[in-house]
Amino acid sequence: MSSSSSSYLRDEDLTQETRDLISSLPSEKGWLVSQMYQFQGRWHTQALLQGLLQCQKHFEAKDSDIILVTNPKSGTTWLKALVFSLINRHKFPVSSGDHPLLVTNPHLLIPFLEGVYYESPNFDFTELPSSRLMNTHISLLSLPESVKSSSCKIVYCCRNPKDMFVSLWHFGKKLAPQETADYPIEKAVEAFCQGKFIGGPFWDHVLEYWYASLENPNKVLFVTYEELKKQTGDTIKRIAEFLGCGFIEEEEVGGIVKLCSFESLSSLEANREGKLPNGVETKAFFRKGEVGGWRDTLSESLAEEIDRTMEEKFQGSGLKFSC
Ligand code: PAP
Repeated sequence: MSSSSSSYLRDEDLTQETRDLISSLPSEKGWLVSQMYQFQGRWHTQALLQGLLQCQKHFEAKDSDIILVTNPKSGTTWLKALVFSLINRHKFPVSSGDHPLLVTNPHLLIPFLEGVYYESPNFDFTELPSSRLMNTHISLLSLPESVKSSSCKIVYCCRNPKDMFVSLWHFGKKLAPQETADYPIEKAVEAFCQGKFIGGPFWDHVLEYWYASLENPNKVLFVTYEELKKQTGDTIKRIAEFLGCGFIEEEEVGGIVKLCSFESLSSLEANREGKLPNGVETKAFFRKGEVGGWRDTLSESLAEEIDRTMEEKFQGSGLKFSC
């Protein structure tokens, strides 16, 4: 995939250890990447699989850590901005004109665990200020042991699968225009529903964290992109309470909502120009930022296919999306 614009889709920097493991794993041709590999029940690109393996091996969680978990395109950038501004609100008052989010893309402020372990294996996580804030797409099953055994907190954000799929579909086209050009959307929806999709199965990822949040509400907080859209302030307060952030003034909540809104972040130069170290343009993380935006891309029958799968997979879980 040398023509793609993201290092996460290339395989030039794989270690011999990863190559040996990969040769023993089930593999499939995939949309966006020519080959995906199944490890611990999930489909991975080679690069992010290496990042995951290194993360499992080396990452040592601390009790004070905060880990943001998402499926790709489920609100990662927004959640990073919200939680960064929340936990740093005394150090960086949201109303100040020199807030880091005004000049830096959220992905550059908060490290993406498996991405950093792939791209910069020598990155020193112990140097991050406390509470350390990090994000990942890793499934519950594959999280490093210390994340599960420590008292660190996990904030999980889920998005309705049709919007998530469509967001990834457009992102993939920007990332690897040549590789995705002739791939029919019908085939991609089918693969997504079957779970044979990068990071998939989407359904298992969501359900594992959903049940973990019910079983251990002090450890895992489950929020949705849709509730963040509808009740941003209340959801910030819920996150703040979960993280033990103490009392927050209404004015501060309002300031965070405004600073991190799609309109505000997407208009900043830091999010319109430039690239991340993995080669992805910062503006690629801001497209429409809507609930129900899938209608522009999915036919009725494709939407129904995703809806049917969602009903079947989430049946009895208590988890529902009505958009
Ligand atoms: P990632 O997992 O690759 O980091 P992520 O941030 O989860 O990506 O997804 C980007 C989506 O969030 C885009 O959705 P769309 O394609 O449907 O438009 C993007 O527009 C949306 N997004 C980014 N920032 C915000 C924000 N501040 N508020 C609402 N939505 C946002």
